[in-house]
Amino acid sequence: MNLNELIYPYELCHLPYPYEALEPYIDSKTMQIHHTKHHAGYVNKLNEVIKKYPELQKVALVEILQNLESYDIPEEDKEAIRNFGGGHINHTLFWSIMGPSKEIDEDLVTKIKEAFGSVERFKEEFTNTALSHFGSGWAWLVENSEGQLEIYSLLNQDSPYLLGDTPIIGLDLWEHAYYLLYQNRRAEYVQNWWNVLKLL
Ligand code: MN3
Repeated sequence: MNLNELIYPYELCHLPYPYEALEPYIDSKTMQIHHTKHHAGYVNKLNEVIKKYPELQKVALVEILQNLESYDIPEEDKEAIRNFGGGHINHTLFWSIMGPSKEIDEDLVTKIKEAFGSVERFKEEFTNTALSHFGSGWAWLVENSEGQLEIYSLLNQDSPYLLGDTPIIGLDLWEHAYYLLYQNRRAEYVQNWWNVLKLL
């Protein structure tokens, strides 16, 4: 799924694999609830708010997020777009970068080695960022507007597009992403997640 193609009316994308495909690292029940309840909820709520603005219905979601501050709409609707638009785009990326078998992205590996020295060092830095994030949010590998790779975490469903960056790898740190299997053990979830990230 090309994130640039997401446009109103928004639809819940199909997963490119069955719910049980990421076991034993992410369990089937978590995947099913995460996709059909959490992600679907963001899609529905995003449609509700965009329904009010015909001018935004013709604009790609990426562009809406990049320019959110410039729109002349009430703050509460901006907040809704930030949360639910972010939720939709973040999860769409999340499903697409995971898989039951590796599909190594060699271009990305090369860029990561240039930026961080090695894939292992990148994973270490990304893991540290994920584990030091307090509360709900996402850990991100992004490409900034100067074409450089950066690691950071953002709160809630905030998308890197809000900052003008392009997300490459995102890890969902909300408890709904792991608590059925891991309960409070975020560190174990983050460590195991590398097994289902297909790109590296
Ligand atoms: Mn989630």
